[in-house]
Amino acid sequence: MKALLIVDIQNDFLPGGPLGVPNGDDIIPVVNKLQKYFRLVVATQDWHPEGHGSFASSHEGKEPMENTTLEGIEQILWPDHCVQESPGAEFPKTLDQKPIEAIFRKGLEENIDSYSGFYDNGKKKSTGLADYLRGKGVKEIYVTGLAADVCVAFTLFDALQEGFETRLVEDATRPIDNDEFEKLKKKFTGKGGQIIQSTDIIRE
Ligand code: VGL
Ligand code: ZN
Repeated sequence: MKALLIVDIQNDFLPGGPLGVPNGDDIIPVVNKLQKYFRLVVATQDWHPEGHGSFASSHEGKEPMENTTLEGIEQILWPDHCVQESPGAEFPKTLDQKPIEAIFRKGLEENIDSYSGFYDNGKKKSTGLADYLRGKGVKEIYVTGLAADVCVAFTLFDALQEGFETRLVEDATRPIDNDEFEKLKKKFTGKGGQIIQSTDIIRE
């Protein structure tokens, strides 16, 4: 059994948003097309309380993209984004949500960030995603979404560690930083991950 995982395709991560990923909106039609090739589609949603510890605005004198530590864990400070129940946290209207069977929310705790769809950054708490997928008999996960070098990458590494056959659908993701993404791709394939294109799945 295989599952399609859609990571954080949310308004705030699209061009024009506070953490807009360059050309992030290009992946939406690709993800919409991919959905019909999977019997199970699952999404993650970055879902921060106001004043979250990952926001630069929560730390006096800090600017977005500066580094700090949050409860002993290294943290990049971001612009405010994906605040619970705000329009920026919503999935874009152009994303077909009908096939999405479950949504795993992350980043709810004030002082710990959560990039991966599986665990928070300190690996203290699970979202339940791995057990959910195993409960559905999933062995292979195809990962899409934003941002390739942040939440998608963390999700890929955790998926491998959880023992899933893990594939990144490269044209269904976009990075914030291209060079960083290139490094992460090498690390991912080095650990046994596979990189494919949507056209390897979509037959037209
Ligand atoms: C993300 C930065 C902060 C992501 C989430 O979804 O890639 N990036 N929070
Ligand atoms: Zn976030």
